Amino acid sequence: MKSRQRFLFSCLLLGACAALLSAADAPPADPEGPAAKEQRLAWFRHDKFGLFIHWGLYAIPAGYWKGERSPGIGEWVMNRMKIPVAEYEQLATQFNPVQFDADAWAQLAQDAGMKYVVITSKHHDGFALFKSAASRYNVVDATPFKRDIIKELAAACAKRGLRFGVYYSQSQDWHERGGAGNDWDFPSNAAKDKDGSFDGYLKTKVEPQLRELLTNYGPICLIWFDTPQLMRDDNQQYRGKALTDMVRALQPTTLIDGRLGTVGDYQSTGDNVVPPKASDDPFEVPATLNQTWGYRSDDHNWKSPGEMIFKLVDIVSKGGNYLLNVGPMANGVIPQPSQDNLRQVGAWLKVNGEAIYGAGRSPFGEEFGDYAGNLKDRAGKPVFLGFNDWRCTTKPGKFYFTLFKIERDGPLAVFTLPNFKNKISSVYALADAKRSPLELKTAADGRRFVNPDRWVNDSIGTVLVVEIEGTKIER
Ligand code: JFZ
Repeated sequence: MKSRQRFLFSCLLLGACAALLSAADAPPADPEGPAAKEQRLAWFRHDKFGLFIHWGLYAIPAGYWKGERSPGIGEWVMNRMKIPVAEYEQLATQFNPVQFDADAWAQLAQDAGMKYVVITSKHHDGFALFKSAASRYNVVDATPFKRDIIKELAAACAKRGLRFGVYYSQSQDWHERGGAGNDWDFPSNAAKDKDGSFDGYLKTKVEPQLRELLTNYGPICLIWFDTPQLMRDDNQQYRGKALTDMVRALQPTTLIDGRLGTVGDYQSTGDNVVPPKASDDPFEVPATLNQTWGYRSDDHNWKSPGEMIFKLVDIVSKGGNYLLNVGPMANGVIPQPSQDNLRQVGAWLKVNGEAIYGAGRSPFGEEFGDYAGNLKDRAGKPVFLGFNDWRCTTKPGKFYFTLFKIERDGPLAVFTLPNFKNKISSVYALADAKRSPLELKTAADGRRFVNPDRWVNDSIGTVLVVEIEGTKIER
């Protein structure tokens, strides 16, 4: 072949390869289609465990107002106590968290084995933890602290390879006349729905602030929208399209949670609500470490490391993510008990993380529990009785059985494997670096038993690995 022809042929070949490559990594055409969603969700389905942070002016009153206890969750103090905007916004002049250290917060997330961080950039009280041209009611313009907390935390997370996301209350905003939720200073939601003030609030505050968050702070892994009040107008027209379009346009890989209104990349369950059964659809359980999201000075009801590990394994074994919350104090410090307990979860994950990160859901289901035959709830529905003896997560050719309650046959610990037909090639404790084989017994009826021997750790979960022949589970 002559050199000119060779040159032309190689140009054609290069052009074809470039076209193939660009087609391979470009997002699929329809951003709301299943292919685009699955592409965006790849990291989310792998990482499983994130840190939620609720922090803002509400950490100052910390659950009390003028000496009176505000009932419920700490970040709702302005609403529960019907504090007028003119009074509540004065808290901004006192907000000076001199002990805030973004690196310490990001390091805690990493020590806990968490892979992404989501912080309240603006909660229902309307106060922004970032510099905003759309509203001076923000940490840089309205407080003596003057530092952009979102910027500092985003940088600290990036330094550690942690993904960074923001919670943004797109409907409720008790500081604004047009925001939903404040009917003690302003008209009702119904009035705002009709008089154009809610649409005006979306246009003048929400859209510009969302644009600032998606433009000024680097890659945002997800936007955690919340309480989608008024997100449909009285003709049932969806008001969130401009927000969805903005996210898809500015950062196409950013996930939208399940509380924007209609569009979402995954489902957000109710707070602290773990579904009873497994699902192939992506979901995330937002959960508190005690009983409040925002700091309360009187809430010391911390979940133990064992409780958090069970919830993590339980949620992952059902196919979901666990977004576990801390509520820092007004001085910028995360309460020590929540730090200590989270670090113990991290120590467990250092040894057993293979059973969590990138793991698939349980193929069984009997381990979750069942509906009672003769017990009904107030709605007359059968009551679900949850079991918590063991959970199962999976990877190709492997089961990870995490044992929380060990059966005993006399002094011997024994685990009865659930039914599956695959031949077993090895059984060992994940904590055993040598992967020394554990004894496996098969009864006449085919049931198989493992003696976890000295690897049992009753209080925070023992992971047994059962390696099987083939990658298809035969039941
Ligand atoms: C919302 C907020 O009001 C709260 O302050 C906190 O930020 C939490 C994470 O989200 O509270 C909710 C929202 C939705 C449900 C429950 C509590 N729900 O759907 O059950």
